[in-house]
Amino acid sequence: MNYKLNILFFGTFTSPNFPFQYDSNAQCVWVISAINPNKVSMLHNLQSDSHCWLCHIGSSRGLCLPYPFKFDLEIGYDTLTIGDGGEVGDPKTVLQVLTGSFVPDLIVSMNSQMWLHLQTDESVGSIGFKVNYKEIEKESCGDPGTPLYGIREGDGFSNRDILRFECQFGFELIGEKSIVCQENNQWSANIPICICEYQMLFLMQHMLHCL
Ligand SMILES: [Ca+2]
Repeated sequence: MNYKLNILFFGTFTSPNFPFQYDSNAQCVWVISAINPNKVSMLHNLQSDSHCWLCHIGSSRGLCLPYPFKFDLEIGYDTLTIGDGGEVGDPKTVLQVLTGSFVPDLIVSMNSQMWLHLQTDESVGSIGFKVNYKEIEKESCGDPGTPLYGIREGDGFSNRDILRFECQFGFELIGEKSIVCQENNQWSANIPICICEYQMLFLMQHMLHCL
């Protein structure tokens, strides 16, 4: 087993060979420990560019494409299991089992330690992932950010705090309008995304011509 231990209050690590294809039959383990035992570990920017949408304004058809994901595992076959504490593989401590390319904005432990286990099968790989981590205050879900072209109401990230979102004019909100920091230190959903509303832009231009 490939075993790595990170003891830092912030840092970055990647799956083997990132951004090239990871190996088949890989078993990799990371344990992250907050230096301050009164703090907890947070993973963030698992897919840092996924909220940046390329908007081709002026094309005949409205087209929005996400930038390439920074997280991709062969869906259903290769997994990254994330657990709370330092007991690697303990099923009672599992926080998330990630596969494919849809992942939470943030994953926060309840304790000062967090473990990660990458497991891949015998065939078909992908780019894997790049993960940032840092330590944050206890009973917090961490700052999930603000959607590009969006507006956020609320600036508390502690348990039971609520964040509300809306999009700038001309953009449509896709996802949840509000999220809550749950007692398990995880946000109830990812922050929404704001995509260009071409019909609205077209209508606006048309109205200007009519004035
Ligand atoms: Ca595979």
